[in-house]
This record gives sequence, C-alpha cells and structure tokens, in this order.
Amino acid sequence: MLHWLPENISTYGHRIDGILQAIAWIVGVWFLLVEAVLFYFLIRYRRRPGVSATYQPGTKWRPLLWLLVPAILILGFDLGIDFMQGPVWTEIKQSLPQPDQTIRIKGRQFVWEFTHPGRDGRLDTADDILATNQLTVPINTKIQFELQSADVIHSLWIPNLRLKQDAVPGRTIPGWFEATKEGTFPVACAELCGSGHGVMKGEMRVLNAANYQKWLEEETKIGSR
Ligand SMILES: [Cu+2]
Repeated sequence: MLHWLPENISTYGHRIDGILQAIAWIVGVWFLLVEAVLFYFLIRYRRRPGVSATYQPGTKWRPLLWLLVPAILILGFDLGIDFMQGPVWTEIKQSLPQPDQTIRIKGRQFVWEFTHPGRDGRLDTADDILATNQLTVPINTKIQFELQSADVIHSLWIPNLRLKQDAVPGRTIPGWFEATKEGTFPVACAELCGSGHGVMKGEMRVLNAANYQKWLEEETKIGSR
C-alpha cells in the first residue's frame, strides 16, 4: 500500500513502515467513511421549500452521541497506535545497540559535516576523516552517530533509512542505523533552518567491506599528504 515510499535499506525500517501502514489504513478508511456520510447528509437534508433548519443545543443524548461516539473512537484508535508504536520507539530510539562504528554528524547553515573514524576506528584522533555533505558507511554495520548542530535547529533526514532526528544546538543526540544495501542515498535537512534550508542536502554512500577499506586507504593517503 505504501509502495511510493523510498526503498527501505535499514534493518529497522520495516518496523517504521508497519506503523505508517497501519496509520494510513486507519485514517484512510475513516476518511472515506466520513466523506460518504457527509455527502449523504448534504443531499438527504438539502434545502427544501417549507422545511427550516432546527437549532440543536446538544442537551439531549441523541445529538450528543454524534460527538461522543466519534470522540471515543478517535481516542481508541489513538491509544491503539500508541500501543503499537511504543515498542518500536523503545527498540529504535531508547536502546542503542553495541555499535561497530561511531561517527559524528554536525548540521551547520547550510551543510552537513560528517566526521568518520579513520583506520583506527576511533573518533577524535589524527586520522579522522571529515567530509562535507558526504557520509560514507560500510554495509551491514551498526553505525552509532552523535548528532550536533553548530548554529540553529536542523533535522537529519535519511529517508531510505527511515531516520529523522533533530539536531539541537548545545546538545549531542545519539542514534543509530544499519544500512543493508549498497548505493548512494539522499541526506536532507527536515527542519526549516534559514534561507539555504532547501539546498542543505548531502548523500550517504553505503559501500561493501572491500570498497569501504579502499575508501579508507584513499582518504588516509589524501589526509597524510
Ligand atoms: Cu534545514
């Protein structure tokens, strides 16, 4: 049903898609139903000669039910969605799995700065690899990120990973992902952050182990030149 979404290439993406799908069904079915009733009433109770509209003060049960029943239904579906998404939220956002690699991502008007660990696999060492608007990660690897902002609120958005997280000045917000497909995927900013917000775009390259090693070697060579 949600085939128009960007391809999911994240280990947890299907969990997010499941919630989107459920919400789309719930909202979609009720939308059609409500519109059908609305148009039926529009025609059934249209203006007729000799029939004037009556005022409904809402003090009797019968008219009141038209408000109470939908309100209870909405509350019920809301709670259902909450119960469904709670475990997914806990799994993806509350608990960070043991990472294979940690990167740092900083939003800045109007670029994304990615700090990759170099060959030593650690951040804040001499061989760190800094790249603007280009994130490079190995496939099937648990990547933890430390998300920061240099100025205003940005939001890191990698649609193919089903990942969207605000970057807030003064805070380091952790998160994680694991990409399951090689290729190049868009990275965007999802929080209006100024005049250049629309061009605050980058890309994520997911490489297989051999190509990732090759990239590391090349970047290390460039860095030591
Ligand atoms: Cu922005």
